[in-house]
Amino acid sequence: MEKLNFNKAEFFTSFGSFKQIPESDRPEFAFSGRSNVGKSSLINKIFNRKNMARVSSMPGKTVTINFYSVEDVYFVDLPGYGYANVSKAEKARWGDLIGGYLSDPDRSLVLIFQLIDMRHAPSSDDIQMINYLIDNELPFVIVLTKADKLRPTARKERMEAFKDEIPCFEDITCVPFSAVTGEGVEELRDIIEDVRSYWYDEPEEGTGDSPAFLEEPTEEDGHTGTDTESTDVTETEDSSENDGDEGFTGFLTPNRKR
Ligand SMILES: Nc1nc2c(ncn2[C@@H]2O[C@H](COP(=O)(O)OP(=O)(O)O)[C@@H](O)[C@H]2O)c(=O)[nH]1
Ligand SMILES: [Mg+2]
Repeated sequence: MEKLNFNKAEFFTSFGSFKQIPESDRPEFAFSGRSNVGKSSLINKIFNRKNMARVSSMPGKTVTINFYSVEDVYFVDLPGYGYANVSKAEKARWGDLIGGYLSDPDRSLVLIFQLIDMRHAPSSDDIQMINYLIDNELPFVIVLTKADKLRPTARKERMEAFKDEIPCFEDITCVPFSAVTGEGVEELRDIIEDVRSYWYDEPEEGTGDSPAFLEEPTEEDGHTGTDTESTDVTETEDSSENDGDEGFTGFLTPNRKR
């Protein structure tokens, strides 16, 4: 199939509540990460735009899910999480938006790019997000942002540390990225192309090679929360099933009922 023209990205629309989002009519790639991780910069870089996704120095102003269209796919900019001093009501709104979007089984959500700042240990919200993606068997890759800010030694140290800090780190496809040097841009575009052509040219059962990062994690991955329902606090009667949710800060409350 013909390659995607990344220069054809257009802002499509913003949604302030999950209920406004219409049904998927094409595959969707989502970007997730804490505020200031470099999400807007990454989106602008991938699509060769100066300012399509606003690189903001005033975080937290808009809590919306933004859709961009590029030919036959959508790119979905999820609201950044992790601001300090945010009201309970605002947190709930994030939770409704992100949780509603990610837990909707009818969406054609083909891949999530989970952004983590390469310079630091992931926040508890980052870890919660990654556990959520794993527990709900959502396909994702990790993008380590701001790679240009690390010298080789520090970078090596961070990569070692991530093995302890991020669950299943060694089984997750991980792309170091810099919006400044362009490191990782081509790799991300290749991943997008792979997943997109897999979606549109669906091979017959068992014959095609699915992209490696779409393969299901195995039991040996050492992750405990394999029960898909375990993160859905509202629907779980047996609270012992929520063992994986220690440190749950409550910003992400999946809302499967709509
Ligand atoms: N050095 C460097 N700075 C970056 C990079 N990506 C983002 N930034 C800076 O980090 C800040 C937050 O970036 P932004 O894209 O707005 O993050 P967002 O809140 O996740 O959308 C801005 O000052 C950016 O210029 C990067 O790859 N390298
Ligand atoms: Mg932004």
